[in-house]
Amino acid sequence: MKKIILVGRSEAGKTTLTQALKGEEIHYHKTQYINHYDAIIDTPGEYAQNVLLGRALALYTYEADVVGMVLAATEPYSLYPPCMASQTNRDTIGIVTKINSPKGNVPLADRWLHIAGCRKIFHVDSTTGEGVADILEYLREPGDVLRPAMENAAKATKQQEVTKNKQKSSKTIKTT
Ligand SMILES: Nc1nc2c(ncn2[C@@H]2O[C@H](COP(=O)(O)OP(=O)(O)OP(=O)(O)O)[C@@H](O)[C@H]2O)c(=O)[nH]1
Ligand SMILES: [Mg+2]
Repeated sequence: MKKIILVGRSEAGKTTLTQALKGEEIHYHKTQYINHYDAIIDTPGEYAQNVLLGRALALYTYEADVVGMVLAATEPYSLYPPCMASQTNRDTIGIVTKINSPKGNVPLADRWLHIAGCRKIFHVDSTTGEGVADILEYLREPGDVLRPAMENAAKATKQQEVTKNKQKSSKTIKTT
């Protein structure tokens, strides 16, 4: 499995996404230092918010295969400067969290991540698991066998997406 480092401001949802990707129960935990797991590096938001600590993030990207730039759909502005993705020689993906929040603006978050240089952008609600399987699939390498909890998380979210798509198509049929 490709190793991903999650960066983004505090409360963006990096730790919650880490728990969802690992198939763990979701519980709040304030990140106070870099948490380096097998396939995920979870970083504190303050590292992205402080220019000096930001240098540590730059170094940690070398430990990863993929940089995940996390942005909650509810964020009032983006911390990421234009073309920030070009600052790393790792694959960079955008991840929009809190996509179901009534106060969220997913298209705006997409735009900010696009301007920052993310060509591929994932949408997740880590609390329900929506979209998490897509990230797992992206990180999965040939021959990878996910831990049972991760495999279950991937299956559960795929199932949720199938149900959601079915509901969407039945709505379309009703309205046409
Ligand atoms: N509804 C919803 N809530 C989320 C989502 N992701 C995170 N949250 C909530 O947002 C809050 C902050 O999430 P964290 O995962 O701790 O944020 P973080 O980016 O790790 O923050 P720091 O550790 O401070 O850097 C928590 O209360 C989460 O439950 C999401 O996708 N959907
Ligand atoms: Mg955290």
